[in-house]
Amino acid sequence: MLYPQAMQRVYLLLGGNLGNRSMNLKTAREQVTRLIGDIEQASSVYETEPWGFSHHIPFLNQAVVSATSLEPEKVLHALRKIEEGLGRKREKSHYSARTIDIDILFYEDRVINEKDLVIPHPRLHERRFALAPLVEIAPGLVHPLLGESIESLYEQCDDDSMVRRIE
Ligand code: PH2
Ligand code: MG
Ligand code: MG
Repeated sequence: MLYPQAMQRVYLLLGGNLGNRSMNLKTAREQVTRLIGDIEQASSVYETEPWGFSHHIPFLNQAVVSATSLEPEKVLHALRKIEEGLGRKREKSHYSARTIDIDILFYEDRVINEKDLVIPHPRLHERRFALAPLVEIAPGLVHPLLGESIESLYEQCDDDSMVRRIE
């Protein structure tokens, strides 16, 4: 007999600024449910100013928690497939406009430092577009490296780029 696989919580940030932005978020959520696991919580959707580069179309960002039996590498693989299915084109280097990007913010309290997979997301605490949705669904979650809750990281964050809750 097979033992049931324990479910792990993976915290994801969805975002994109090209095409039908809210449809892309919806499709991404459906695909996360299908390929990764049930979405237990989803934040509101936020309209956010592009961070780290300039573009005339703002992003929509949303944070979700999915209960998964997949290991982090498999989650990453599934996310790449979802991004490709939604027409994501990867630019060689820096930030650019895109239909969808799905980043792993946390996987339980695991710390992973691999070439293609770094968890917790190394820049999440510097970004209001990530912290604002995340604080809605996981205010008490403690960052395993910084030792602070999302709520306190959000309060301390000095990013002043525009972030507006829209739905
Ligand atoms: N993602 C980036 C870079 N800049 N800015 C906003 N507002 N939202 C994002 O999701 C985002 C970004 C890199 O993945
Ligand atoms: Mg990203
Ligand atoms: Mg990404």
